[in-house]
Amino acid sequence: MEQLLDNIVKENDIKNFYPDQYRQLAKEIRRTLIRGVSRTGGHLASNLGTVELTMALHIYLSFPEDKLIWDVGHQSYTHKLLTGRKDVFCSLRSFGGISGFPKIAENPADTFNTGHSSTSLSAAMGFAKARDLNGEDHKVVAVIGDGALSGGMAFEALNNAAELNTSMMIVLNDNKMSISSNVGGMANYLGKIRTNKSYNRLKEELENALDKIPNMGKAITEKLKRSKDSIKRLFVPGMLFEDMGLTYIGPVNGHNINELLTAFRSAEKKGEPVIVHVVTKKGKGYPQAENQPALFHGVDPFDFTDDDIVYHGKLLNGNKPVTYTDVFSDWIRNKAKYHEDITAISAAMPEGTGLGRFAEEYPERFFDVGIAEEHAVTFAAGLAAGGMRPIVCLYSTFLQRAYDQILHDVCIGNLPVVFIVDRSGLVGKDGETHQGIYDISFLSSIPNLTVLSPMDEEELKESLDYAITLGKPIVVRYPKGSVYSNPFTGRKPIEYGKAEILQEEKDIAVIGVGSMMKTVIEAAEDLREAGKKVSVINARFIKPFDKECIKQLCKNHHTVVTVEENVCTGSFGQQVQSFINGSVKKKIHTISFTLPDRFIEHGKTDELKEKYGLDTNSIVERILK
Ligand SMILES: Cc1ncc(C[n+]2csc(CCOP(=O)(O)OP(=O)(O)O)c2C)c(N)n1
Repeated sequence: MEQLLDNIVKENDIKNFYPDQYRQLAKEIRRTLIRGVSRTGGHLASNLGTVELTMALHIYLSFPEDKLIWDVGHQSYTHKLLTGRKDVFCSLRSFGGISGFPKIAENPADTFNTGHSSTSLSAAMGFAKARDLNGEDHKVVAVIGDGALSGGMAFEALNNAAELNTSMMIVLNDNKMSISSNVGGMANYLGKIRTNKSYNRLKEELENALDKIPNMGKAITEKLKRSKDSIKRLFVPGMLFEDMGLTYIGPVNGHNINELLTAFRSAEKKGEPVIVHVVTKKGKGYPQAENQPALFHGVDPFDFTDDDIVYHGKLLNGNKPVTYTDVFSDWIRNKAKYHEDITAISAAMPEGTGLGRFAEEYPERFFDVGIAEEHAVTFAAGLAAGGMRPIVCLYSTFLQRAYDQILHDVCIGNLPVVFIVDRSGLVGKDGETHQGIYDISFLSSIPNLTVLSPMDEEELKESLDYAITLGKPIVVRYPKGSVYSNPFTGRKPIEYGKAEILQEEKDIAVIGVGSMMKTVIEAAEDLREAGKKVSVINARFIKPFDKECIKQLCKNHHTVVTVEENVCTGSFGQQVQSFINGSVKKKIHTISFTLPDRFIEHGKTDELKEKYGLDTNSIVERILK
């Protein structure tokens, strides 16, 4: 029971509370967040840090008329609790439950779907302009973190904000952290403003004093205006935003609701784009998360006891199985000892992509460029052209951002950049914005690019060795989660563009891609038990795929099956089908197991595979049919 929070059953109910109840409500929200996330897993530290900020926004705004756009959206849990979703909060990120990100379909107060970073300013500007053109007058607010502000799209939007000449508020939630510590010039700049506590008062006093200088003719006024600006520049560190045409207010204590409301109201009076710089503590109110905000950014379910004052949580990390990311992490540290030209690039996710220890051991060869996937790729192109062997490590879903950079900056020049594409395939609980199920389609279309999809731990190591010596652009893609160890002995070494036949029979040939090989091997066993003759092939290369092998298979197999965790359009299976249709005269039955042409929701990967027919039973049944 949460006495106050239980009274919030729909949006705007928070407006019925008295200010002296806010503290207790914030406490109840934090308790609900910790209890909930300890059971479902999710983004904890970011949400704990934005409790008062979200409350203040909900007191200030009216839903659904006003438009609130969360950047990334991983910090929107309190927003969900304040808009009537408390009773379903226990289903967060679960199959059939509520999403871990804002979803328009879930609630009218979720104004815009998000999940990827740095989109909020552009979207809010669109909302604001649409409002103006429609003659409406609601408020538009974007909430962006200091990490998300490092993304290129945010800079592009800032550059355009003043031009649009419209009223909107940008709340910059500055907690000094991206997932890890925030990096870059903007982060340093915000640090300078933060440490200058009296900035806002100083700015106002200075402006008032300068305004009192009497007007003495046009030329003198102009001169004075210029000197006012230079004097302001001398004393006031927050001029960057103002020079770009935005009014800057801050820094504001993001855990003080009254201070926040005062700032929002004075921003509104300006009638133009205003940036309200709010300082918060990531993990606020939960000592463990405050002390280790990166660890508690996104967590699996964990243990905790609630004694109403302090939370004694313990992450349930016990004996974690080895993941593909771990294998890569060890590999790069070993290789870097002997290859001085190896450099590694992360876009704000050094830990997630397994580069944490490399960064410690080789700080001069490690680059965290911020949430800037496009820049990461072209920076790598430059490093490669300059004689280094760059390894760019990104999650499949975020690599989508850098399509043109891969094509235009790396592949046209055939530069030796290695792309490590982690979380390729279904990722589960983060849902549709994060599923890595498009990379085969979008990478297969790029000339000069080689795409390798290893099936297990050993093959991953071999693929990485292969990639670093290829001397051309190459992708090594692997899934989230624990490694697989294949049951076959006498595996063949990697040869350019060659698949690997693991078991050769006749009639039905099943070709698996990377993460699906375990399922393929199990399905083949079941098919044999059902009396079928089955060959098992590990595709290994998606691009170029092994056309010769497929031609040979077609000679003594009547059915060719492909299995992968990718959408159907542009899939490996579609490419194989089209090759067979165009080059094999004999009538071959082809079956392609892929994900359908729709966005795949959140849920455990096993649940999703079952729903979309990618589990062993569904595969066997469909082949038998
Ligand atoms: C394009 C893109 N790249 C990477 C990520 C992964 N990611 C999610 S949250 C986050 C850090 C965001 O930091 P900030 O905006 O400061 O929010 P905070 O969690 O600190 O509140 C990152 C890198 C993403 N969501 N989108």
